[in-house]
Amino acid sequence: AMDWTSYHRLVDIHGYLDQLAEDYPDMVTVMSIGSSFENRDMKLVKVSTGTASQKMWIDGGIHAREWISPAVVTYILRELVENYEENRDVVDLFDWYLLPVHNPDGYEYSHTNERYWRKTRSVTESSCRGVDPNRNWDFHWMESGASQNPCSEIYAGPIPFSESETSSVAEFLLDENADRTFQGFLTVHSYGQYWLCPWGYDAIYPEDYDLLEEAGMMGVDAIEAVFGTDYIFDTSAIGLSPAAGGSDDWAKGVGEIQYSYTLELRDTGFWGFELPASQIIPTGQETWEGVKAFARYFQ
Ligand code: 0X9
Ligand code: ZN
Repeated sequence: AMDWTSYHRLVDIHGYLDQLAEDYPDMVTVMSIGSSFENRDMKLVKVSTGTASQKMWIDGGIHAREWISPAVVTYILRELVENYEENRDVVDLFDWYLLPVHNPDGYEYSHTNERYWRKTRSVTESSCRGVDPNRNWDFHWMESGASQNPCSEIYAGPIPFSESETSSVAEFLLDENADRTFQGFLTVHSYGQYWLCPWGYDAIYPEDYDLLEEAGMMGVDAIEAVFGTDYIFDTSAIGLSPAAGGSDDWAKGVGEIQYSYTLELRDTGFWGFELPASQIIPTGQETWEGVKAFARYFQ
């Protein structure tokens, strides 16, 4: 069974998804929406009580070393499913689409070989492996904060959507959002404690920034209310620094999901990517409160 007292390997996370589908067949569906470069499944879980007319996306683990991200996305999944009775109002608002490990090859590699691995594990003409999957999306690709050097940590890839891990998700989202029912897109990273909205590719505000801020600040205020963890709300380019080819920008600019955000979870750098496992539960608790408050903006 799953727990949130240690960081788990991919098989255990995927096993938990399958277990939920088995235990809650009326509510939970697991599907593979693609394969990674090394042929691992990209397992997506859909949580639906059949009452919702809108959809919400949450992914984790697009960057391999950000282990708190898959841990928190599965924590949110548990709250949605195993704690349904308590969270009913919020769960019923959406069909929830959760992809806990967006970059399964990189995630495994960060466990077995190199703790600080960030990218995918694809092979190119270079001896350096992997593409930064958050520089690889086909929207203002390579315009800022990205590299054409295959050895760079922010290598954008030879072409947009060179990675099956990003193109599979994009294709799935275009299909599922053909009816424009996706309201929210949350891509969960670490670290820094930011709730970021587009744009990331340039230091300009989207024309609906006020709305994005209003909804996002619901999340920020709810997170801060739990343990006092400080979060900053801003656009990615202004709050962090410009970086093009991110999934958040694509989700808004191409995928037509208006409320698209990047969450940067704990901490602000003391532990960084090596956030102690003892912080998984508190980080899960505060983030779940943030997600609930954000979701209620759409009720
Ligand atoms: O640089 C990134 O991809 C994200 N930060 S991280 O430290 N987790 O790597 C921030 C992405 C923000 N969004 C865009 N720049 N589009
Ligand atoms: Zn990241």
